[in-house]
Amino acid sequence: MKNLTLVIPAKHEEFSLPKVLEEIKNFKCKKLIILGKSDTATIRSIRNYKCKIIKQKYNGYGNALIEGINNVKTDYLCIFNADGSFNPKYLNLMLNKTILNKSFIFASRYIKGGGSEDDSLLTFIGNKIFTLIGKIFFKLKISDILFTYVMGETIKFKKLKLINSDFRICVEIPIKIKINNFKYQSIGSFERKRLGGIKKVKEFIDGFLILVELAKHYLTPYGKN
Ligand SMILES: Nc1nc2c(ncn2[C@@H]2O[C@H](COP(=O)(O)OP(=O)(O)OP(=O)(O)O)[C@@H](O)[C@H]2O)c(=O)[nH]1
Ligand SMILES: [Mg+2]
Repeated sequence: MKNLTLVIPAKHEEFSLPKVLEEIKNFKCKKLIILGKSDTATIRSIRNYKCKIIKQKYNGYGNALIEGINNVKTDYLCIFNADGSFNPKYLNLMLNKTILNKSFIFASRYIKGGGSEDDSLLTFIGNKIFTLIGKIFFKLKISDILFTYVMGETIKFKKLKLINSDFRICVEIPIKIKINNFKYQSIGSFERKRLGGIKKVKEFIDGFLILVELAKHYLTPYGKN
């Protein structure tokens, strides 16, 4: 695991992030936390844990991922939430598969071995619709487009040249993986409830933005974005 970095975006996660870092403290991977400059509560909450902190130049979940990915020095990275919803028990399997198959690994709540105790009816339906759009319009062989528990080779993540600073990045990642002809596969994964704090996704606004992002990629000539 020494060759793996967890890219952990965090926004006002002073309740959850210390517990997350406690859970993964014996994992030998690097932990890179990306948060806002003024998020002193979260910074203070993790002062006893060994991890690297990056203060974002700009705002947003997508921007945190982009700045995080740009700072990864290991060969492999995994996007990992700060709210406790991602179970780290899948990391070993994901890393083995990434290395063996040279492919991105998407954790999925909706295949064998997967599930969620965090989904609401709205997020469940929204995700199903966006995943279906991904399947039909982008030929994505994916079952859970919005989970964004994804591992892969760092060099390939960098080649995606991600640009979205908000939650649109959740669909930008699989679409650009497909455009670049990179290999990808899924494993079942159970999503836990967030440990505490409030969710940052605004279902209707972010859902609309994601729809616009999907339309943009569909209307842009294949391979140019
Ligand atoms: N640095 C940074 N992190 C963010 C931002 N927005 C969300 N995050 C983090 O990104 C991760 C995903 O955000 P969540 O609010 O949990 O989104 P979600 O998992 O889709 O929604 P829930 O199902 O409610 O948990 C969490 O670790 C957040 O703290 C942001 O603007 N900046
Ligand atoms: Mg969450």
